[in-house]
Amino acid sequence: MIGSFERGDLETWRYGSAYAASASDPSRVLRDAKAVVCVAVAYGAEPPPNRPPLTGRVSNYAWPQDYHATLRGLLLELASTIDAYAGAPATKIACDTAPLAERARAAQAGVGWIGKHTNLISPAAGSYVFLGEIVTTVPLAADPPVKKSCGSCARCVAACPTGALRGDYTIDARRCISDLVQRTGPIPRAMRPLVGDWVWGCDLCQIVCPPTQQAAGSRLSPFGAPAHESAYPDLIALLHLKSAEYRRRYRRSAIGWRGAAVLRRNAAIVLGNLLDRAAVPDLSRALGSDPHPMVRGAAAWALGRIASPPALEALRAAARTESDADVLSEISSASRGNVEPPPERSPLEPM
Ligand code: B12
Ligand code: SF4
Ligand code: SF4
Repeated sequence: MIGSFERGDLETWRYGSAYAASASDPSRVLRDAKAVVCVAVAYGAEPPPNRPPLTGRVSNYAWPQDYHATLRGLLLELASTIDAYAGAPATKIACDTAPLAERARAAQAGVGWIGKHTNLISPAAGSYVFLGEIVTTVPLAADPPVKKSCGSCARCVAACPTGALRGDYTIDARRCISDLVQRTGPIPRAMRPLVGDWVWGCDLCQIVCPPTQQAAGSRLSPFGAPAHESAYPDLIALLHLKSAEYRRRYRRSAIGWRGAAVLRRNAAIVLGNLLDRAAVPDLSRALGSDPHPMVRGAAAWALGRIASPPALEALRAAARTESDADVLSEISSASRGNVEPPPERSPLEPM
């Protein structure tokens, strides 16, 4: 098990034992299922050179505009071959669309092994792979599992800034940056500095992973090179992102499912971590006028981190006009310098 329900590792995702039972049972996806064909599709290009100032970072799984469509297309092509062999419809495809323990299935099917960063590592393509499945009523012989493990390596555990990886092949997902930046509620204050410059996702545990590094040159990714803006979005533009522009820009990407306010919140947190005074006028504007209290609260936190005289003045002005209790609490904490206890493994702030 990659995470433990009892420990609350997957609390944010509200997965319980009923979900786990169903995720382990392909007949819930297709009645009379006899086999699952597991597919790994490589992604991950080199980031563009010359990162501009006041930009954030997006994980490379979220750079492609159409990863679901591309994966779905490949799975449908393969499924139609199986249907033709069976002489009747005999398949159902899944890519983030059905409860399936995708990594465990892929490991069982011989696609690769699960590393200490809890991602599946393909011997050919490393861990930068998306997983998809074809559940079929056709009985197929299984490939043997890959006999590899991480051995004494623990580079991902050391590289993780939040302590989410325990080193025993399990993760406390509540501490993972990828989880934190997807939350629709506030990110716990003690965790905000650890988010660093990640606006969406996080690649740190995979960047250092030797099998993933070794596979870099040989990766056969169907996704093209990323545009600068996909990898390093402009934080000021993101801080003021309107819903219509959000839909236009991110509708077809992995970023496009939590709404524009979540991205504005993340932009504010990253600006607070970059400590660049050039962001103060825009953070002040967001604190005074963003329609979402969570974004105003994050802007207050960022201004408290920067703590220049204009930043502190913006906090004082907002304290006189703000009416939302949560935002007022953020303003009060930010005005006192956001003094937070050092992030302990537990207890976490309430989520
Ligand atoms: C929730 C989720 C997250 C959470 C939790 C991640 C985690 N490590 O658990 C968060 C938000 C943190 C996350 C982050 C990321 N994720 Co994610 N995530 C998922 C998602 C949607 C569900 C996973 C899950 O928790 N399932 C529920 C629990 C109950 O299942 P489980 O953990 O797999 O455990 C089960 C099995 O272990 C099973 N089991 C144990 N032994 C056996 C044996 C057999 C035979 C069977 C059948 C079952 C079985 O028992 C458990 C209960 O069913 C999957 C897609 C999916 N459907 O699997 C993607 C997925 C795991 N994520 C993916 C990716 C790409 C990422 C990120 C890299 C994205 C990023 N760059 O930010 C990061 C990586 C962070 C990290 N170090 O893991 C990919 C991983 C690809 C790979 N190479 O492994 C997946 C598979 C999506 C996909 N279709 O490609 N993710
Ligand atoms: S994705 Fe980032 S935060 Fe999550 S486990 Fe890996 S290094 Fe840690
Ligand atoms: S960095 Fe090392 S320990 Fe972590 S998953 Fe990769 S090989 Fe395993």
